[in-house]
Amino acid sequence: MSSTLRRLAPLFLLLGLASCTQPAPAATYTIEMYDNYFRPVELHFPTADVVRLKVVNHGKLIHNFEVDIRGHKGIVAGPGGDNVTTLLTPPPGRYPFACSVPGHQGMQGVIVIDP
Ligand SMILES: [Cu+2]
Repeated sequence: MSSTLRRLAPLFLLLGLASCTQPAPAATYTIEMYDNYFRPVELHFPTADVVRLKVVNHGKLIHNFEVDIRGHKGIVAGPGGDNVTTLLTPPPGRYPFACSVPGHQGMQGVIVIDP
């Protein structure tokens, strides 16, 4: 090992330790919105994890995404727009989601947390 490398070794060690303490970025899942359905209609999330959920509206109507997980408030995406939310995944089970815009009753899906 050269003397320069030997002097810099502690720095590399510190940088390595610092990078190990950073939390892993949350995985992002995308749900596409159309007039009037979601795609996919079923998503599987890992247990005990934080996930980023992105909705992308490909329709000509406004849509929202509502799911009863840990008091989530829901998110809205206008025509051609998108939105992102973060969810702490709940215990294993099936969690229906839907668009609550009047007339959009057919927009439904389910988030599945596998045991
Ligand atoms: Cu809708």
